[in-house]
Amino acid sequence: MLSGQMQKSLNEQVNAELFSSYLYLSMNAYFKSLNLDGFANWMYVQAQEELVHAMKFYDFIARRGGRVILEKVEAPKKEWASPLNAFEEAFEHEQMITGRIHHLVDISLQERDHATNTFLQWFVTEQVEEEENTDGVVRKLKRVGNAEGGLFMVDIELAKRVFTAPTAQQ
Ligand code: OFO
Repeated sequence: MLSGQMQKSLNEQVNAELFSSYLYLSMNAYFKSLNLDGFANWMYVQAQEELVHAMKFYDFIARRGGRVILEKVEAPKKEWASPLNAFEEAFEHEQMITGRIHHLVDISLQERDHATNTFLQWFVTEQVEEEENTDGVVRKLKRVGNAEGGLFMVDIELAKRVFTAPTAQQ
């Protein structure tokens, strides 16, 4: 059974993960408008992963006898100054999400809610990867600078990312 505070905070995280998906879809549309299909692909895969994250929270709340409350999802930005600027914002966004996950862990510890704490550990690990992935692209883009050839090399690399649907255990 979830406490009122835990249920409210987990519901807020459903919304935050849905917003993440929306943000990355908007970045997908931005990159498509620049004909950077590899960048667009990376963001499309990321948007799908965020939906998986949202559903993990959704299902967990329901499994613990809680009530899922869906709120309005904020509209994301539509334009960025450059591919680097978009990925810098993606990295900042992931750092913010990490902070939110850690706050949820803090609540679970305060409440001695061990089941929620165990559930959240998957997200603690996932956020290390989320930050590493977005920061990795930021670093590459900083290295290539304004060189058109470099941008297209990164585009080819990002085109290789594929979405892997989670198994029941993941
Ligand atoms: Fe759900 O990890 Fe990114 O936002």
